[in-house]
Amino acid sequence: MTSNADSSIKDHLVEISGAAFLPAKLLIKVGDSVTWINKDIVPHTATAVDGSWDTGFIGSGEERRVVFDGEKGSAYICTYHPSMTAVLEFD
Ligand SMILES: [Cu+2]
Repeated sequence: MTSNADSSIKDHLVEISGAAFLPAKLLIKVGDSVTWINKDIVPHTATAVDGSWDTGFIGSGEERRVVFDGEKGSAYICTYHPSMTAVLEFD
């Protein structure tokens, strides 16, 4: 890709707070990255339902970044708290 295309790549922020992903629905483009920040006192993960990506353990106050270099699984959960659900939508 050209440098023009690269300049449009963004890092998106998802806050994990109150055992919820905020925002629960996020629009991203291929090549973007997403950083999850855990504001809770308990650990969480952001894990694709289809297993295609996983932040792994995110301890309290920690953050993890995932680069989406393809249209990977968009629905995700926390493996410790499967009722925590969210979705990435690819533009
Ligand atoms: Cu959790």
